[in-house]
Amino acid sequence: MSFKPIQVLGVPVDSNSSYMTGSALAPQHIREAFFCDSANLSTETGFDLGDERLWHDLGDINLHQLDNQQAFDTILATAKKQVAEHKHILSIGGDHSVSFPLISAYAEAFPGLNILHFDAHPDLYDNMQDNPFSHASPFARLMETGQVKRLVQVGIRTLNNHQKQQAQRFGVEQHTMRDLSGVDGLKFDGPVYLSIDLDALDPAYAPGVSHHEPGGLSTRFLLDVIHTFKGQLIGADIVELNPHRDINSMTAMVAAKLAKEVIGRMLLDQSINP
Ligand SMILES: [Mn+2]
Repeated sequence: MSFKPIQVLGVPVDSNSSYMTGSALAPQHIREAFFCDSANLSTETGFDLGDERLWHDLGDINLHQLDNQQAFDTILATAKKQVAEHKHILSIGGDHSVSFPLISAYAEAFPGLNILHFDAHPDLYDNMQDNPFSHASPFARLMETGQVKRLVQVGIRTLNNHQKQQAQRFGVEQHTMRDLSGVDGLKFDGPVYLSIDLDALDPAYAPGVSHHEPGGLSTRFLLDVIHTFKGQLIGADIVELNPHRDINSMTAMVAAKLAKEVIGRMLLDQSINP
């Protein structure tokens, strides 16, 4: 069969980080790891990503000298165009603030959108540091639109009272690290968007992130969920790699591995449900 190539989009933003910058440099580091000679371009599910018909690198969005609002408008417009033309985007961030405009494009195009979100943090703050578009708030902004059917969060281990209230307010399903039961059987009706904050992983697996939160997921666990959840994956982002904090590019390599398997999963779902 012929595939709609997955569009890989770099989103170099770290101006909405509450603690540390650096993730704007991530897209280039992930690309280098993706093509690193230490690995090959095969997915575990059998796709050879050396085949240029399967995916296409759009490069980084040019956000030079734009303020926050202009940058978000540009990300939203770019994502809308790609969704309309190609449907499937894998965005490589950037801090997690970019998920608001990226997922907004999907929520408008796909009524009944589900979000599967991996993170140490719920990112549901109503307002953090007087920046409503902070990387701590994208899922509050998305749920306020009323356009997202279901938000499922996995790997949470920083839940405070405010975010607990926000989760209840928006009906968010949270699988915390203390209780991951049910994650291995996750099932969605309709389209699924996947948002991966690399700090969902334990810092032992992914030290190159701004917020080290011990007690997280293993890389293998995350890969297994990407391979096995029930539903149709149509778009994804991988965010919060901070190259300043990385050690021997090992977190960039984790991000690249996840990118390969996410592309493979989107291709596989296309073959089942074109
Ligand atoms: Mn996080």
